[in-house]
Amino acid sequence: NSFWQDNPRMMNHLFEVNGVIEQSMTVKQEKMNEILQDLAKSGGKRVRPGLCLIGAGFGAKSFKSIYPLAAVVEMLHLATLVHDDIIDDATHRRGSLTTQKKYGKDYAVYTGDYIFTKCFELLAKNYELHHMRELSRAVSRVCVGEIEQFDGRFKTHDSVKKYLKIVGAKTSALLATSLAIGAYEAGCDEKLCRKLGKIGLHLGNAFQIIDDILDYKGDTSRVGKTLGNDLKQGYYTLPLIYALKTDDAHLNELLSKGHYDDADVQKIIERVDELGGIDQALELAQKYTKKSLKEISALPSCQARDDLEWIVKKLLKRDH
Ligand code: 2DE
Ligand code: MG
Ligand code: MG
Ligand code: MG
Ligand code: MG
Repeated sequence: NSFWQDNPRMMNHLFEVNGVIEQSMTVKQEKMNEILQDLAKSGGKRVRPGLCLIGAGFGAKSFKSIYPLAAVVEMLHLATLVHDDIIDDATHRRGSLTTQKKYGKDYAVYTGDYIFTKCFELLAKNYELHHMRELSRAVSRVCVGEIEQFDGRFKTHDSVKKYLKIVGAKTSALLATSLAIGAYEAGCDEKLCRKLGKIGLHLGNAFQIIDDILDYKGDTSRVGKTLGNDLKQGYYTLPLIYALKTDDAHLNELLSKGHYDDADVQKIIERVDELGGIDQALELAQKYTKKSLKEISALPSCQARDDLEWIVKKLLKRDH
């Protein structure tokens, strides 16, 4: 996992978490087992379980008791991705074919549902109700954010404010909750958990803005997804929202078609870049990164604080 390679301590913990994920995604039914193992081993940065572990580092409990919780936050994310790829008709994820592409949408729906349900089994088995409640809330927010985003497809008048509201729901909520419940499980007081939750929202915003920039400017082989897919689906993310503010005739004309082939997407991306949309989006990501770094520096000095600072910086610089 190249994302964590300069943090070997965390990488070792995540190795254990991967073991829990693989074990939890083992079933007797052969076909489902094949699909689940495919997914469990498909890579991914493991940002959410990493945040959960980092959160736990602020407390006193051993990391071992956090592994199932860290596995759950990744599996919840995985379930939403399987369904997201059906909706977005995505062919690639994490450098491999998506479940819906490789096995078909029907199998993908069942698999997503299975993983989702398995998460609640793991939570019920290992933890008190607090995490179940917090994670249910977070995933509800993810669903609401997704609907809001879906509802806004192809709309050229969306504001940065509306974009950030969607991002807060569809991405930052689960990232923030992962960090906060890790801390809670490790025995941190509620005030610290709430602070970490707030930091998680800011780092989550930076994270999603970078995700959206990568859809414009990434290197396919690094990102592991088909680029330009957001545009094709009519999701007008931050770079385009900024570019649209310039009311550029050429851009407006390119967008007036309403549906875009690969060549159209390429032209739109180029124009958005020329109009400074990508740079401006990057600036906002940097702003959120700075905000969270400032909040982190006010936390008690400890290893976990260093890890949190490390990941916030890493998330801004990532290319995948
Ligand atoms: C990625 O968004 C995923 C978002 C969550 C999708 C949630 C769904 C409903 P992107 P990328 C489908 C919840 C599902 C449950 C409860 C199982 O912006 O670029 O499309 O990674 O991200 O495709
Ligand atoms: Mg998607
Ligand atoms: Mg989507
Ligand atoms: Mg995306
Ligand atoms: Mg993503």
